[in-house]
Amino acid sequence: MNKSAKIWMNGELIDWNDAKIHIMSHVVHYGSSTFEGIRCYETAKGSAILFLDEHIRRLSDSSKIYRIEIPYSETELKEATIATIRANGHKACYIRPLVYRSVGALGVNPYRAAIEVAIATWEWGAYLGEDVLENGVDVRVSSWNRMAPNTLPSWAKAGGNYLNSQLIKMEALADNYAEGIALDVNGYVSEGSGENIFVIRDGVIYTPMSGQSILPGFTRGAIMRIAKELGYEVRETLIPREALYVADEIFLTGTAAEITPVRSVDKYPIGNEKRGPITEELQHNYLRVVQTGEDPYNWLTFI
Ligand code: PPE
Repeated sequence: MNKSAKIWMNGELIDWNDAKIHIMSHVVHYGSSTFEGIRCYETAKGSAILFLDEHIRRLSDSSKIYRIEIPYSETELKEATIATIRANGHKACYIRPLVYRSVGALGVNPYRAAIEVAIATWEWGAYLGEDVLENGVDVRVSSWNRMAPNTLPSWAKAGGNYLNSQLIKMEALADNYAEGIALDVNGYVSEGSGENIFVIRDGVIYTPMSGQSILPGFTRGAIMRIAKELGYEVRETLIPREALYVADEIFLTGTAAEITPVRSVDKYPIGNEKRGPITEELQHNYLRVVQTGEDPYNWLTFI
């Protein structure tokens, strides 16, 4: 990865190489962290963070679910994020705020471990490979399901959830797919290891419901809003596996993945096996905001 100069850790900007934790930290043993993935874009009007307020709020929500009290206010975390980007001199970057249970005492009981916060920023390119925003990716349906409801809460972006994501991702990579699409425990389409999914047929846009073991992504929300404004019908609904195979277009959304077209699922060709026209229109309208800095929706925080 591209190292940056500084990482914000517990209120101070320190050197990247000094941002360390102890091996006996609770998080190392039990996955007890919450985090975010945010992007800062170099727009035509200057550098701007996309959905900063929303991401910091989700970090608070994820932490609340795990009874973690963050020792900083949301305002302080936003200021710290901007300070970190400035200290690293990025024009564009990926931002990773992380809240974790550190040292105190071990054992599952998390309450005796201190809560710490770090914010790292670094320059990160295409998430699912080069050229994929145009050419699309090949994916498989995972043999792993997403977490069942009332097991690991999918609305919390918590470190431990990404063990499930890793199983999905490693299985996909082992068979040379870029990504795996997981079903929920009832067998309906849920999401990718790090992306939400959209399926288009006959001009109607479908996406799984927020109760289907997904992380309700901000990119998902942005795409639903853009699609409705363009006059498309958008349905949050149950999507059976076979709907993927007969779709006209499919795409994945996420902060890292942006809007990535899918050209095949389980080797079934999707559409013409390249980016479909509606996918391209939605992608164009989304990327226009972060490229031009024209922000009718108030999504950007200029720094
Ligand atoms: N589902 C999952 C499981 C997920 O991790 C993400 C983001 C999304 C949906 C999309 O959410 P949003 O970014 O708000 O649109 N995944 C982040 C982490 C990726 C990683 O490899 O780490 C991301 O895209 O930044």
